[in-house]
Amino acid sequence: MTAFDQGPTTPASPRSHTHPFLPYRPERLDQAEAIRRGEQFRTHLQARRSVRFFSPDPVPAAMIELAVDAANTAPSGAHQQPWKFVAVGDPALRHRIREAAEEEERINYEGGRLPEAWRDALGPLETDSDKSYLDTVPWIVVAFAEKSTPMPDGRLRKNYYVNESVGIACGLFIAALHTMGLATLTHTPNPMAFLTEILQRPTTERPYILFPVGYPAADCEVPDLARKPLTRALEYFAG
Ligand code: IYR
Repeated sequence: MTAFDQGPTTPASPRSHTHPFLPYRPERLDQAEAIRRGEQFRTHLQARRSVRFFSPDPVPAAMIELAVDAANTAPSGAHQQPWKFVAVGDPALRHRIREAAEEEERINYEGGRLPEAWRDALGPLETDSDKSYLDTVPWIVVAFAEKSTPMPDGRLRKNYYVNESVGIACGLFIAALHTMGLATLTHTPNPMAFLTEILQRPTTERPYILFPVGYPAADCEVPDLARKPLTRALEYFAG
């Protein structure tokens, strides 16, 4: 039984439509079971950390495909799905990406392009211009945002809420990787126009986030950071 199966007792919809619609009847869980699942999912996500120390162990392409399939379920402005995930396993191409990213980051960190307040904010993460993990990981996946999408008739379709849509898709991608025991980092080399050139993307796409993907290194460490408490993440106007 899926959410789209019509049960025998389901009433016919009284609505009329100009486009095709389907019945949607997801299972209604009893509340104890719903809370149990919510807690389990929350605890699972709490165990995720961004990783900068990766293992070179291989990751099958099938796992990248599963994560992108999950990302591809994201809601999007006008259902335009304005994302493209480009997966790079080729070591030579990964090395080119590393070189280009480090060139920009050297200007940021050593050349003084990063404003002081920004540097201070990054202090606890101990980031620097060394992006050697881009050579270590089996995959680099770059999410591109499609500002517009070329249509089969040659015209360009403008897309709406592109940042929101691609951001949500990337969140689902991260969660799917984590579910499979893989680690990643939301790396945003700055500026990252070099990815357009190296990965030969059309000008209608903008590099959005670069994800190194792999298993954490056996000696991986992460900064000792705390998540803000629920009381600061949630405010109620309870009824
Ligand atoms: N792009 C730089 C700097 C950087 C910026 C933020 I905001 C971070 O959360 C981490 C790093 C870099 O990749 O090092």
